[in-house]
Amino acid sequence: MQNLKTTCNRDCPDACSMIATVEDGRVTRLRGDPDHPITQGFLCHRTGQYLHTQYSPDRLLTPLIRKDGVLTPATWDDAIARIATTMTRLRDESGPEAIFHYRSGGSLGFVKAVTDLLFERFGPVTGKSGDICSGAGDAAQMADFGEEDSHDVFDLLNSRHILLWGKNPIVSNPHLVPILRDAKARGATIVSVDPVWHASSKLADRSYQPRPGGDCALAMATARLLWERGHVDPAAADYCDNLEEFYALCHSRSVAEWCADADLPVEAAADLAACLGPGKPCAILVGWGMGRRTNGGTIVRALDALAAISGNLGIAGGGVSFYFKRRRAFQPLPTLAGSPRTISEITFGADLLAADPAVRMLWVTAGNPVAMLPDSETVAKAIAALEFVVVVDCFLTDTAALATVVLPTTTILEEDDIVGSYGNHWIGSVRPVVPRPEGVRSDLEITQLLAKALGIPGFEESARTWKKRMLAPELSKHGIDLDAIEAAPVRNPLAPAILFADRTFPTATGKVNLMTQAAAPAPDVPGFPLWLLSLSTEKSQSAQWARPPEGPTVATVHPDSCPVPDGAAARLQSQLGSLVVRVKHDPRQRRDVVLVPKGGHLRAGRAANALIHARVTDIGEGAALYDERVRLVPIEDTAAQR
Ligand SMILES: Nc1nc2c(c(=O)[nH]1)N[C@H]1C(S)=C(S)[C@@H](COP(=O)(O)OP(=O)(O)OC[C@H]3O[C@@H](n4cnc5c(=O)[nH]c(N)nc54)[C@H](O)[C@@H]3O)O[C@H]1N2
Ligand SMILES: Nc1nc2c(c(=O)[nH]1)N[C@H]1C(S)=C(S)[C@@H](COP(=O)(O)OP(=O)(O)OC[C@H]3O[C@@H](n4cnc5c(=O)[nH]c(N)nc54)[C@H](O)[C@@H]3O)O[C@H]1N2
Ligand SMILES: [Mo]
Repeated sequence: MQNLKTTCNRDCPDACSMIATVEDGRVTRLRGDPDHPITQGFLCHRTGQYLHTQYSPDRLLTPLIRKDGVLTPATWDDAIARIATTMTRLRDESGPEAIFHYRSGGSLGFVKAVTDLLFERFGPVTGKSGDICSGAGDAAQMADFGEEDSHDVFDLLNSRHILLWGKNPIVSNPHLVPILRDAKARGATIVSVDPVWHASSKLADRSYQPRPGGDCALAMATARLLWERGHVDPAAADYCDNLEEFYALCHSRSVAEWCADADLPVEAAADLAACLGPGKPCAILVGWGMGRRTNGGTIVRALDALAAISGNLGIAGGGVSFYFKRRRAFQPLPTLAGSPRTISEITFGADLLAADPAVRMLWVTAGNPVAMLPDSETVAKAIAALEFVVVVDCFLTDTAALATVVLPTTTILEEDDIVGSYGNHWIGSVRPVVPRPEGVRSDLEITQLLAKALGIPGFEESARTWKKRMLAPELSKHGIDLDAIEAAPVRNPLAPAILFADRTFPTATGKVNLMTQAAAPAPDVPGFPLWLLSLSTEKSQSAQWARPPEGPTVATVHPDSCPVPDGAAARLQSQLGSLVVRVKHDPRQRRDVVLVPKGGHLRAGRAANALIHARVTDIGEGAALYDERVRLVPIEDTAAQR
């Protein structure tokens, strides 16, 4: 029996250090590393149950090639030869932009980027633009600060107040929770601002549930109160541009009017102003999901402005933390000219159908666009219409089921890679704790096989060599190299504990670029009174469920907004599509929201994205996933309508 350490490579902010117990070549137990300061000896529900996924009978163990319409087991030689021949032919006939390479977040390992490099060298081919996950929030922080990064998570222990703004860490960032509890034990107050009553609401001392997208108005009311009550940092003009314009914006409406827009009492804004002003230091933790709205970028900019004018930037216990960049710890691979053209990840289906010149082949790796991108039916239709589709995955997902060739790949426990977290400053080594099954290849091996078949040199080296190449040389000044990271996870020494401590910002003027325009929530849609919030669930990682879910997806809704009794089936309809759901009543929810899990499978009739239009956010080419309006109707009514 052996206990081997590795790091979870999932698209999750925690990047946990894990201990796998291996007996006779099989992992028999998976647990959190007690020695890692963030992991603290426990795993989330998803990964705690990962052995069901690892040893699932549904795991793909051989390549599949479509023959007479049916995906049929094939050899690696045949699969790679078929792909290489097709790629070369399509490039000859239509140029490399006829091929679209799409990679998503199935693994956040850095070595995954070697596949991108191969497609660059072969083409460059068509690539993706936009960011389905956090485009708007990223763009907001870059616009305001010229940089996006966060205070060290342990700096929360210096906070007197912590605002969880659109953030549900118990579900989506569980290893933040012990730190939040420690902060509370030291006297910090936690306030949640989220339209949804969720698991983390219980962690908060107070919760405010604004109208979805009403946060910008709430922030304007809060800013105005900061001024009225004398809590704006007297030095704010020294480090903020547009202070007068921002003052004018906040004062363009009364506090009561702004709060009415946010559908909250004035006391909510007064409480937030008290936390940010006299309650300093106050940390704002901005959820990644909150920006997935048509006014999402503006909302994040409003939170940046609140932190700036209240003097919470650059101080211990303050900050407006969103994303943890792997600050200078990694260096990108040398790329060639970049993609000659891009297709938006947000409007993937429609753009693929409309592409001119046409896309003829798609390569999907580490992603499941049919389930996870908005307007699933159009995404599926566009993929099905292509001449040739390759999907690299461990399972026959909604997307893989449409492929011409499916290549089976390694799981978390078979990977050889390196990751840097986006929710803390730690870097960890991902090591194979068990060998991959005979019929499976890692993404790197697949890239190497394909490079060889295409006759492209430069991809022969081992994962270790690529890892070394990707670590920035600057780390070595701090005594950190790959050996050190493999010996034990390390905190990135290049990331400061407190951001902008000197109150200079890498913007054009060196100051914070305060917003000058507000943005209202998306307009109402007559006949569709509910906002559809398709959110992370502890039971899955996007469309990767810890256990296969059974029955219709569960829709959680306030009893007053629901035409059927608790537990009954109903139809959830948008202007785009409909799903049969099982209703769960929850009187703690707002009357204008309905909650469903985010990663339902399309073929099981559970995909929230079958209801969601592909809409782009105000800035940053993100997806306004949470701006879909829906209604719940009894099943009999829909039968009668037909
Ligand atoms: N268990 C689990 N964990 C995950 C994932 C998963 O699928 N399952 N996914 C991972 C991924 S890909 C990511 S990007 C991260 C982030 O995962 P997300 O779930 O996107 O992130 P959070 O930011 O924690 O949660 C989003 C919160 O924003 C709130 N929200 C929505 N609209 C508004 C609004 O208008 N105003 C306010 N104030 N709040 C709003 C929602 O109610 C929700 O509570 O989590 C990762 N962790
Ligand atoms: N309605 C709605 N839609 C959403 C969201 C939402 O909140 N609501 N959230 C959005 C967000 S935040 C994100 S990040 C996206 C996520 O979208 P995706 O990244 O497409 O989501 P996953 O379902 O996790 O798909 C990852 C796939 O990679 C596979 N995989 C795992 N490991 C490997 C590997 O090593 N190599 C390869 N080749 N494959 C591997 C998994 O089996 C899985 O099928 O979804 C977005 N979509
Ligand atoms: Mo994400």
